[in-house]
Parts: sequence; C-alpha cells; structure tokens
Amino acid sequence: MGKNNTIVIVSNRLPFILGKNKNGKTEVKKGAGGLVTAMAPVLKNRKGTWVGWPGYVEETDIDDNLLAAVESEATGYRVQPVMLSAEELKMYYEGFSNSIIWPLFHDSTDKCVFLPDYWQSYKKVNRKFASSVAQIARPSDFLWVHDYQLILVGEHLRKMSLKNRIGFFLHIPFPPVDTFARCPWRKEILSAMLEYDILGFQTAQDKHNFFECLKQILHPPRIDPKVELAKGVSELFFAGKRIRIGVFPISIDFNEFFLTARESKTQQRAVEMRKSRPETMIILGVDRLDYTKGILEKLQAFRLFLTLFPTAHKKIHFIQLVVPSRREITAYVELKYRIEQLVGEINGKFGLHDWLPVQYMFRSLERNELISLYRASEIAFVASLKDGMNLICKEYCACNVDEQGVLILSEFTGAADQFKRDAILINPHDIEGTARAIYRAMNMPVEERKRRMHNLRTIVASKDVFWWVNGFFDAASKKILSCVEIDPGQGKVFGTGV
Ligand code: ADQ
Repeated sequence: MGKNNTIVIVSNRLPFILGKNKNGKTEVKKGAGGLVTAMAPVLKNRKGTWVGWPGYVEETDIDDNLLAAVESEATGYRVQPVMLSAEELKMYYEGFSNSIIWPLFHDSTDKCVFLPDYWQSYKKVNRKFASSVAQIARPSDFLWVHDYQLILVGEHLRKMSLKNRIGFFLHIPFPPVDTFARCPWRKEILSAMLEYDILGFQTAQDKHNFFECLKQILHPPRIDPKVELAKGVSELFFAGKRIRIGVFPISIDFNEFFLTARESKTQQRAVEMRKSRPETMIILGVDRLDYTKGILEKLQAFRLFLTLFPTAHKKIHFIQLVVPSRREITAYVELKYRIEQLVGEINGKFGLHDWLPVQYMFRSLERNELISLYRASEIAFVASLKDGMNLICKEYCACNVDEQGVLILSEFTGAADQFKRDAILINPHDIEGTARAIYRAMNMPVEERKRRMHNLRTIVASKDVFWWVNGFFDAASKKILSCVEIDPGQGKVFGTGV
C-alpha cells in the first residue's frame, strides 16, 4: 500500500454515536476509543472513509441531514452508514457476534448458543457491510476491516469482484484449535479469513492458534509459512494466494493520556478524590461489564485478602468501576447481579463506620474523570480471564506521571506479553495467589515501584497506537521476500464435515 492510497475503515460501529436525547432531539456524540484516535488523523490526511453502523436502528426516525452534519463536524473524512434493523442487531450482533464468537474466542464455550439462524443473519449483515463498502471503494483504496463482528466482509467483497488490498485486524484473542473446532461454521470462518491480504492478531499466541486451526481444520494440501518479513509478520501461500499474517499489539495514544494526567486540574481532582481517605491506598479496577474481565474473581481475591491480612483493613480501598455493556444478553444481566451481591457481602462483612472496603460504580465516566481516578490510584488491578489486549492497564501506566503505581495484571491478557517483566502477573483463577499479589503490591518498596513503572511507561510511550497503525500499514505494503515450506506437523486433524 503506497502513501497515496486512500483508506477505508470498516467497523461494526462508526466512531460516533447518533441517537435521540430525552427531549426527542437527535444528538451526536463523538467516540473516544483508541481506534478512533489512531485512525482519525490517517483518514483525514488520506481523505478516507469510515464505514459502520451509526448506533441506531432503521426503525428510529432520525433526521436525514444529520450524517452530512456529522461528516463536516467530525473530521475531515467521510462516513458511510450501514443501517441495521432491530431484528438484524438481535441476530447478528447479540446473536452470532456476542453469543457465539465472543464466548468461543474467549474460552467460554459454555456460553455459546450455536443457533443456525444466527449464522444466516451474520452472513447477511456481513454482506450488507460489504455492499456498502463496494459502493464507495475506488480500485486503489486500501480497505481495513475490524474485528469479530465482520470476519466475512472480505470474502463478500471478493465475491463482488473487488480486487483491492484488504486487511483485517482481530481485536479479541484467536482460540486454540480444540476450542475453535467446536464451531459448526469453523471451515467457513477460516476460509473467509484467507480472503484477506493481511491478517493482524494481538499476540504471537493468537497467530499460532490460527495457524494450528488452518492446518487441522482446513488441512490444505500445502501451507507455506514463512520467513518473517518483519518482526512478527509472516507470509503464507494458500490456494494460489499470498497472505500476510502478523502480530500487532494494539495500544493507546500515550501522549493524550499523559498530557491530560499532567494537567494541574487533573491533579487537583485526583487530590480531591483522595481527600476523604488520605492514608488509604486505592486499588482500582476498570472494566466493561463482561464475564471475561474476571470482576467476580477480583472481588473474591479481595475478600480473601481482607481475611488473610487483617492489618491491611482501613489501609486500602478497592474502587471497581464497571461500564454498562450488552445488557440485552442474559449472561451479562446475571453477572451484574452476582457482582452487586458480592460487593454487598464484602462491605457487610468487613466494613466499618469509617471504612468502606469496596466502592462499586456501574456507569461510564467522562474521560477526564477516569484519568483523574487513574492518577489517584496506587494500584491498578486487571484480572481478565481472557482479553485480546486490555487497554486499561496501558491507560493507567500512561497516567501514572509520578511513576509510583503498581500494576497487577492477569497472565491471560495480551498486554501480559509486553508487561511480564514489570507488572505483578497473576492467574486470576488462583484466588489465594491473587490475594497475596495485592499484599505484595501494597507493600512494594518505593524504589522497586518506580523502576517497574518507569519500564512499563517506556513500553507504552514507545509502542503507542500510532506505532500500531504504522506497523500494520508497513506490513501491508512491504515487498515479498520469500516463502519457505514448513512441516505441517502431526497434530490431530478435525473432520471435513459434509
Ligand atoms: P474491550 O473489551 O472493550 O476491547 P479494553 O481494552 O479494556 O476492552 O478497552 C476498554 C476501553 O473502554 C478503554 O479505552 C477505557 O478507557 C474505556 N472505559 C472502560 N471503562 C470505562 C469507564 N468506566 N468510563 C469510561 N471509559 C471506560 C476490545 C478487546 C480488548 C482490546 C480492545 C482494543 O476486548 O482486549 O484491548 O478491544 O483492541
């Protein structure tokens, strides 16, 4: 991909949310995630387009002129909305995406509901996204499709005869073959992934799992991976086509977080947050409501920590922020209930008139408020049971301007690959080990904290979200070096089905 190619980004959601406020007036809110931050300048410079769902269903009556207004307001790049009906959202998004792929790819197969109707809807909606892309794509455009909701878009685009270079990035983990093989549509999904020119994963393990699935499920006559073209980027030759497969750990806009955290008003707000408890350490958890984030395991570990270490009572305060998410799905409603029950139980058992062990908040915070909270906290606590990357730990490090914070991090996050030397790594299933990790974090000498946090921040600063975007684009455009045949191995081979 040359410097002059225009980019088309395709994601489930557009980088802003359109909806009606309480008075029935249409409102536009800008998205603030890392992907938006990273892509906005690229799209603007190259006059690109973002294709996605605008956040409301077809049945909602929204002013037609609004999208035009959004385009001019936003951004300097174009947006192409893909409208979805309430039924499509239910079947494709809540159904196939979040009741099949999300649990399957996060090691939670017990939560998978393999309904064939979900699959039909997923195919149909992916085709709809592809048609929308086909309407606007010019032959020299580089098309970049994002995440698990849209795996089949590339294949549909090929069926529509688009010859563009097309890339795909998977933000969530790719599961091991024994897990992936349970999916009734495993062959279709893998074959569709091979229609892309470049595939990006968060970690080397995800890439390895993908290769194992190719070998054992598609059992191609020959796969020829790969001399590495660049670090972590390989090339395979499959069915007459060359496909690049790389590892690109996503990150955040370090400077944006760092500079906001350093502002005096952020510091003041952080001081205010600590006012009522100057002598008490804050251990902070920030997670979307999701069973993969290990929120219950964190609470269980904190409960055991309070039992094992009574001397720590009144000296530590656990703030757990939970951002509402996917509340239409039963597993999420149940999880919320169990979290609230456990918080109540811990506070009931250990709380004192002047000390609340756990403070739980179920809402989304304004970004500046979140950054102040990161600054105010001595320890960040990430206990995901499985997480593609986890941006919270990177945001915490970026905001830790005095470099005295401690990061407790689950081994099962993508981020653990980058942070394993300087975070306190935990197995969140090991409740006692995690309880002891909290004690260790609390009592870590200042010099050690500083050294570790400095190293963590150096990684986040040098490998930020712009480094991530550039790495993906470079890999998409580098010249082919060579292809080497490898032994496909002796692993188990799953049946071909009918
Ligand atoms: P998520 O599962 O959504 O993303 P994560 O990486 O933790 O998970 O990112 C969450 C984002 O939401 C952060 O940018 C954070 O600032 C924001 N957020 C969280 N809590 C908030 C709160 N209370 N108020 C306001 N904002 C809050 C998926 C994958 C991850 C992967 C990302 C990016 O599941 O593994 O890291 O994509 O690829």
